[in-house]
Amino acid sequence: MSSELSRENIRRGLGTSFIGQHILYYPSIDSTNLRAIQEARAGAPEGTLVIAEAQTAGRGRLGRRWYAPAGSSLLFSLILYPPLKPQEAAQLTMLTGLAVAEAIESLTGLAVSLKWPNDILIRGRKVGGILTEASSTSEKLDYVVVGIGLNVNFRASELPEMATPATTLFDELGCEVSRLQLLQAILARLEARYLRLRSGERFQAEWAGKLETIGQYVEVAGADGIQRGWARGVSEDGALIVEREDGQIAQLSAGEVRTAALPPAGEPQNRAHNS
Ligand code: BT5
Repeated sequence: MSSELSRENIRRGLGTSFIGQHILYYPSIDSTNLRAIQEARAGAPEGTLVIAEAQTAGRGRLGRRWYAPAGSSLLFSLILYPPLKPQEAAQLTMLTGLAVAEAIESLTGLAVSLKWPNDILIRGRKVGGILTEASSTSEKLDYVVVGIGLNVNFRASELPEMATPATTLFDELGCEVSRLQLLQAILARLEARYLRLRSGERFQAEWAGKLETIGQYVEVAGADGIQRGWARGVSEDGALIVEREDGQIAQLSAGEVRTAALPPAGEPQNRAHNS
């Protein structure tokens, strides 16, 4: 059986009821997220999968780029209409990160961790990223597009140099992985978690357990400059909860996090929180 990422192959043996049942496949496209947003606005069915072998304008957050050599990554987006409030959109990033991590772990045996807010890591190196783009009215989400880029069957040395070092499944395993099987495993896990989300479950506690940064002294570079403190957890809307040296609790909704050198006083002991 061919392991090509064709629509027929993806649908064959895919044990989902709606995620990935409607497929738009492109040998090359600007960005699967952009395409999915257009499709969502036009009312595409829930679970529509937009997948490409190559992107000419793959997107990251804040106008950044996603790079991928043609034909050897997984580059796809899903259209969802979750019955959630706008501030709950981060739940989709969380459940997607958990589903991707589980799928990679079960197929390859590699240990996967996540990095706030949207990175997928192996041994501290970035193997994938998630870009969640939502549109909402004041009360509820109209649609959410979840885009996933995963480095699969190529070498990270083929990528331009990045701030966070990159890796690929090929680099980690020394052999190729079936992109078709990996995609199907991700879609099945994603649907199972999405149905749990629709039934009222929330994923921030499990997600926090998979995040590299929790418990560490970190610095977060955001729109308001750099904030430092101990990463204590995450809120339901995906904000990183950071305890500053003065004991104040800050909830950071966006930014780049990295481990920082400890302040001279060390970690606060049994300090009362002022939140
Ligand atoms: C992300 O953004 O990590 C989200 C990436 C989502 C890409 C998928 S591909 C399918 C779908 N369609 C799209 O157009 N996008 C989604 P961010 O956290 O902003 O990280 C972007 C940064 O990651 C870049 O500035 C680079 O430093 C780095 N980067 C780019 N390509 C990479 C790669 N292949 N592997 C590791 N790091 C990469």
